[in-house]
Amino acid sequence: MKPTHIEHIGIAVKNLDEAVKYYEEVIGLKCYNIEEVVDQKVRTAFFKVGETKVELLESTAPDGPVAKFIEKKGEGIHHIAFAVKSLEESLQHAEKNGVRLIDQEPRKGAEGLDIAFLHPKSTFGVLTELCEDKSD
Ligand code: CMX
Repeated sequence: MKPTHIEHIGIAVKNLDEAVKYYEEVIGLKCYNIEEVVDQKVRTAFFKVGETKVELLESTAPDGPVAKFIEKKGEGIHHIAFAVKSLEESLQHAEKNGVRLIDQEPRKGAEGLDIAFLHPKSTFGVLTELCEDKSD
């Protein structure tokens, strides 16, 4: 798979505006994009730190994956996303190695990236996202 870098770290928050304020005023990062991902039932805010981003996630519906995560585990780190050169090949490689795929095929995520998730039950408890930037 050989990821090139950590594309982003996803953090589940109850209130996006309050969390954005903390990352801007205390951590000193600039939010450069707020975007709703309708099919994931989330509103996201992005900050760049070197080549990596912090992605804050606020649920837009009580039955969305982020709302369910906060209900069970509370606010905090929700997923880690690796940038890969070929998402299709990476998914095949993961499946061949017995990893449970959430997404069998790449789909569109925030910021126009092609993405797919691996199930946390087969990745040592960490929801793992693989991303490919086809605009490169
Ligand atoms: N990290 C670690 N474990 C997680 C988790 C997470 N983010 N989300 C759920 N789990 C665990 C639960 O704690 C639960 O464990 P137990 O069975 O031991 O209690 C198990 O996984 C099943 O969880 P669930 O609450 O029953 O939820 P579902 O099975 O319905 O869904 C998951 C879990 C991961 C398949 C679902 O949340 C999913 O498809 N996630 C991928 C999509 C996503 O998270 N999108 C939001 C971000 C989008 C973006 O970045 O644009």
